[in-house]
Formats: sequence, structure tokens, C-alpha cells
Amino acid sequence: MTLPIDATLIAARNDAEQRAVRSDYAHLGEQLERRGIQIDQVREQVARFGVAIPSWGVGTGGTRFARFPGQGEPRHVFDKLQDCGVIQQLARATPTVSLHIPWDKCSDWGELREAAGFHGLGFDAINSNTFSDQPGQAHSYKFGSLSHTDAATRAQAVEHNLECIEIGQQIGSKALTVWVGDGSNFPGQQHFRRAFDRYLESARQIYAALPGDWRMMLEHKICEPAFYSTVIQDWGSSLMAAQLLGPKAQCLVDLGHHAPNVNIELILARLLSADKLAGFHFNDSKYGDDDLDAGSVSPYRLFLVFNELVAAAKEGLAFDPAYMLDQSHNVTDPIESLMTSAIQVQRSYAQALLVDRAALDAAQEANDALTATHLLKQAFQTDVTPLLQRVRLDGGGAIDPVATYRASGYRNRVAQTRPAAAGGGGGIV
Ligand code: LRH
Ligand code: MN
Repeated sequence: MTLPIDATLIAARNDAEQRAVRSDYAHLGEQLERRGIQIDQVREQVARFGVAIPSWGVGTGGTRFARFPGQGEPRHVFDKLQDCGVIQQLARATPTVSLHIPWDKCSDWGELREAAGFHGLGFDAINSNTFSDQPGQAHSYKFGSLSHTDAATRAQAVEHNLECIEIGQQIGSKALTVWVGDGSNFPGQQHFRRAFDRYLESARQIYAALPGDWRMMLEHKICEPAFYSTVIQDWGSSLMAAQLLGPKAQCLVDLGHHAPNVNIELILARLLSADKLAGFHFNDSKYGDDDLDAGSVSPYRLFLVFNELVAAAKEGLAFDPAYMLDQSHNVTDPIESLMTSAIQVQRSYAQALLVDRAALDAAQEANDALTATHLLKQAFQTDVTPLLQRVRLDGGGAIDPVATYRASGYRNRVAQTRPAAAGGGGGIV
């Protein structure tokens, strides 16, 4: 079996572009040298950086109003894995995939693990789903799951999370992501403290089942599907829960899960101080949980997230956040969006590595606000494209992944074998 994209096509297209890339890289190297930065060191760090692909992101997404499927929609988790393989083969920045259960259920996890290996992919955190009812499910999650007033419904939700841990162990995951849609739509509908206590009681049972080297990542969200209150509404509720559960419980920050203009880099700085930062779901948004492509609306905000992370690492804080994309591709080819977004996240990390930390510390101590913010802008406004191209070229990827993908005709090819998906009803998948 051969990889989805013909390697000779990638090589041929790279050959045509690599002279320019090497010249641009050398020029950027000279510029950075004058700023006391060794470009090869930054390139090596960026080459080790990876962001996970959400399995649910390779299919066309939708909203509550409608979903307009594209050509060659993945039919099952093996199709999704092949599409993730294309993203990794070309962009070389996404070595892992994050599965969602039951959307990705299959009969042979060993076979899935093998297929992932063939595409050079591993598995990141596994996501449970107690925000929608499955056919034949005994108890509905209409009024919640882990915090439901009914003990049998809570037990069912706990059982599902334990099943996700078992599946995760079979595929090599080391973390469980728990996002619950639990909340209320009316003032008075829910007793806030009792609901939180029920959530904790359920979460403790899941926590107790975690293997020794696993993490439980709690994902907070301000609203949707509940629109008056949610049980884990913000980083404060998430941090309280993680601290009450124990050291293996940490807080996952989905960039889209906050009110507009909330200072997310400050939130992650607090979670770092509490040693409770689990990781990120990267995307972008302008209004709500829009799940737009990472950095497509506010690339500076994404840079500021990495600026905090790089500063903390430089200061010796020990942390190991899981980096994942969590997006809904309603109007683009998901493969193109995911490649572009992964590279945008990589770009923000590379730019954050260019900040003159010593000068920034000095400016902060001296309350020289203008110099401090200029030092961040200087890094953000550095075009690191040649460095990212070199990382892909050296890694066997495509200098221009989207152009190479389009030239490969992959989407038309899979459209021949994958039946057209019917459009219509809403929903993100
Ligand atoms: C909730 C969320 C969560 C996933 C879902 C697909 O909005 O961000 O991370 O389970 O999207
Ligand atoms: Mn998310």
C-alpha cells in the first residue's frame, strides 16, 4: 500500500521551489543573527512541535441550521485516518489524531492502530461524548449527563467515560478529554451548587479509573448547548474541579469557549501557576464558539498564547500541554483548512521563540510599556515562512502543502470511492 499522495509529486514540486526557500531562509537567518537569534536552533525547536488533528474535523462541519457536505466525505474512522495521513504527509506538523467516541467507534482497535502507524500517526487524547443520545441509549442526556439529577443517567455517563479510557488504552492514548454540555436555559432551572457537586461525584469515579500515566482534561465552556448556565462554565469552575479531583486532572482551554475578548493568555498564565494547564483546542472566533480556522481572525491572539507558553518554558516551569485543533470546516475543504491551521499554530510558536526575553523582562521591570509591547510586535511581525518551509522540506513534506494537495487530485480521487453524503440537517458533524 502506498501513502495517499504520490511522493514523486511532492519531490517534483519541492524541487521547483527549494532554491528560493533556501535563499529566503538564509536571508531570514541573517536578519535574526543581527537580533542575536540562531535560526537553526529555532528551526529544530519548531521541527519538534506538533498539533493533533481532531478526527471530527476532516468531515465537513455544520451549524444548527444546516450542513453542506463536500465531495468524498469520510465514511468511517479509517477514511478519517487516511485524510489525517494526507495532512501529515504534506504539512508534517500533525503527528497525532484525537478520536471522539462513539463517532469513531470501530470493531478492531488493533487494525486502527496499525493503519495509523502506516500513515505515521499516533493517537492523542480521546474524547468522550455525553452531549448527545445514541440509538437505544437507556437514559437521555437532554437534561445533562455527569451532573444529571438522575443517578442512573449519571452512572451511564460515567460508564461511557470508562469505556473511552479502555479504548484509549488499546490505541495508545494517554489522556481523556471530558467536555459536558450540562447546564440550564432558564434562571432557576438548575441548582448551581448541587449540579457542580453531582458533576464532581461522577468525575471522581472516572478519575479513579484513570491508568497511572493518564491525564483527565476538563474542558470548560461559557455556553452552548445550554444558554443560561453551564456546569463547567469557565476556568474557575474547571480549576476548582481539577484541584478537588487530584493531580491527574487538569484544565483544557478551547479558545472558542469564552466570551468575546476574554484575555485567554492571562487564563493560561493562571493555570500554569496552578500547574493545571492540560492543553488547548485551537480555533478562532469572532462572536461565540465559531470553531473557525486557528489564527484566521485573530492571529495576534494566537501568538500571545504561545508567548506565554514560551516564556514559562524559558523560566523553567515544568508543563506538557496537549496541543490540538478543534474546528468546524463548513465552507472549505477540511484537509486544506487543517493543514493551513496546523501551520498557523506552528507559525505562532515559531514567532514566540523570537521574542527577546531578556529585553522584555527588563522593560517589564522598568514599566517601559512601549518597549515591552514593541518586543512582542517585533517577533509577531517577523515573517517566518521560510523557516516553516524548511521544516517541511527537511521533514519530507511539501513546501506548499495546499498547492501540492490540489495538484494531487486527492479529493476527486476519494470522491470516486466514497458515496456523496446527503446534506440537510444541522450539526457539527
Ligand atoms: C465543545 C467541543 C468539545 C468537543 C466538541 C466537538 O464545543 O469544543 O471539545 O467534544 O467541541
Ligand atoms: Mn473543544
